Amino acid sequence: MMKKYRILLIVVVVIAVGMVSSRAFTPQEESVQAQESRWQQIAEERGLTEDDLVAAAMTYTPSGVMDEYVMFASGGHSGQVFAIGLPSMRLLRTIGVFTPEPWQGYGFGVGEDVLSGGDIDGQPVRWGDSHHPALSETEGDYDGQFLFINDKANGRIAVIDLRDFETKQIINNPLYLNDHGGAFVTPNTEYVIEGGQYAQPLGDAYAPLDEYQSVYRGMVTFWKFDRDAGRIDPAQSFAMELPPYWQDLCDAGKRVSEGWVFCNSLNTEMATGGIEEGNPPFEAGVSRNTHDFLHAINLDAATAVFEAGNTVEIAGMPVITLDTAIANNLLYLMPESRSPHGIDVAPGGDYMVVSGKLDPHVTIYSFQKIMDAVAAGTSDFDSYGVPILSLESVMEAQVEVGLGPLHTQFDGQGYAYTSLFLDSAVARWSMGAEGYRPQDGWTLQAKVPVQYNVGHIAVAEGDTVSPDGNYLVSLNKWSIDRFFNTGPLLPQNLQLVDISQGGDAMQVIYDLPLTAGEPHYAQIIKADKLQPWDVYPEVGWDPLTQSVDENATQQGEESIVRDGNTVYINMTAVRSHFTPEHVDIQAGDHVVWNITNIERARDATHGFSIPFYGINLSIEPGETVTFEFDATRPGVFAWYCTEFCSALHLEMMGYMTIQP
Ligand code: CUK
Ligand code: CUA
Repeated sequence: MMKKYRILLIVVVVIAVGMVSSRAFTPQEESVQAQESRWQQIAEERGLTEDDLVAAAMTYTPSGVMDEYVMFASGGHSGQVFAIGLPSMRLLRTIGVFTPEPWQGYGFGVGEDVLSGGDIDGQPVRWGDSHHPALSETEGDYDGQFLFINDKANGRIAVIDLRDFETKQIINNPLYLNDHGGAFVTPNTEYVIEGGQYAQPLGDAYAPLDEYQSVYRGMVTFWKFDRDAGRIDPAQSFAMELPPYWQDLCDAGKRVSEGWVFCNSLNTEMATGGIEEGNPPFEAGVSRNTHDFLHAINLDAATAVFEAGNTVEIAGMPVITLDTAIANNLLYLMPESRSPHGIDVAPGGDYMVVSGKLDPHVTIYSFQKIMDAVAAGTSDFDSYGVPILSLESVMEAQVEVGLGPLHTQFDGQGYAYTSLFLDSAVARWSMGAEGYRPQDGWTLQAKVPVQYNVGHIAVAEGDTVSPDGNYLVSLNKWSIDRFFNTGPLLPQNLQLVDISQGGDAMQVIYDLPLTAGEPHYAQIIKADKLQPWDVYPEVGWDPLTQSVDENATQQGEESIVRDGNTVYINMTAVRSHFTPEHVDIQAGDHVVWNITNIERARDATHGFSIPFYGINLSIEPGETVTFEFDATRPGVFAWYCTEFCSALHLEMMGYMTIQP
């Protein structure tokens, strides 16, 4: 398809140039020529190259044409998630996750049940650093049902239901106040993995930094996901204590390595900083050793240990202690290059790729060799007694890819792609193993410059058992000179790269500035795997339970009922009125207000806002919402619908009067 467009374009350009001849044209030909001339004229006026025209043709999506892929990008410290269409790179949807979001009415009257699930010791935390999104998987492939994402800043995980693209659950990890190695799912989404990052005493306890080695610990938590309930089930979840190395990224094994989990780490030096006390600063202290450790965790065996009750409880979470993990052969360490980053399991589950960050290589570990080394045993242990497998025994290959390698994804042609932060480029390299590209060996194939400072990359379905390839998105931290200057705070730049052609052909074909937090990582799913609802299935739908709320107000049943100081308002919304239109109450009343949007038409969303009381709702067709507040301030409050829903939208309002 893409090849066809490219050829077509070149043909059109050639024809247009060839038309500059003196023969007389029929009127029909003249009209065609006028069209083509206009097209060529624009290209000339704007100084577009052939590559530019190819890029435009590959990404331009005519009105009404749908995108082939949907990318879910984390919103960084905006606490949100963005759904972006590919190849058009159009922003399709913002999803409020850790942060109240007014357009969806999330956290302004409703949504508090979800947001408060992430309270920490009763303390409301209303922002997050949404970091690594993870689509739910079935047999290692995205199934389009759920999306998980971690909050790096506060150590939390959220669950988004992709039937309505809404956040259903936020769960706080009681062991830790930060995380990083999450969210990643096992191949059938039995577990959502949340690894820690900055070591601390487990259970959010206090200990001075000079007790770092004895009391501070790393951890990884395995949150059990109940697919039917659409929720993480904390009662079936457990964690594992790890040495106080900074566990960084994690990835679940798949296919041959299913049942194992891999986490890389940094700071095996166990540096605690303190330049003011004459210690090496963190950035030097954590990079002194020539090696850090890749962790291999036997999750299947760990689950058996958890189910046998061989855990201790810390802050309500069952934890497999480090000693238990060692005694049950659950944990192995393998050297990684200095200051490593990223751990990405290849589609076959047979190889694990770790980047060097301060080393221009990626290192490829063989799962079979790891298993052989485990079976052979080792006499090398870290200071906590965790067995260390030698690098020679588990390494398959190293590929020199460039400066500052970070993250790797895969396509369906046996290539791997690694982001190069310092080079501001993406490298394509061949995987020289059976099932990939044995004919090419483990070698660098090509690099494409990106603008600038790339962190993660995402290839279409590029971390599943069957990557699509075709497109790669480079999530760049800096945009510097790519866009009109809107002041010193600049957007991130997401660049779409065409990787459909093999060999050394890779081309940046679109730049998307995003101005909300730092879109950190993304996953790209084939659009036809998503089955979102057009409207809620039935009138009176409660999105939190994904079922009809028996207390929902149905048409003809609208009412205002007083019970002592509590006033129940049962309202419907339909173009272009709310029923009832008047609500007269007393100061000091407690108000319980239910509104059902009884529309069945697509896109017939109504908003609802009450001034002063901070109420702002988005009520989608079929949805019912209930919110409560105390009528503390008397006065006249005009509510109105905030969505321009019809010609008489301005009239879609009502009065609430509160008598002193
Ligand atoms: S980590 Cu930042 S670029 Cu937080 Cu996903 Cu690698
Ligand atoms: Cu409903 Cu405007």
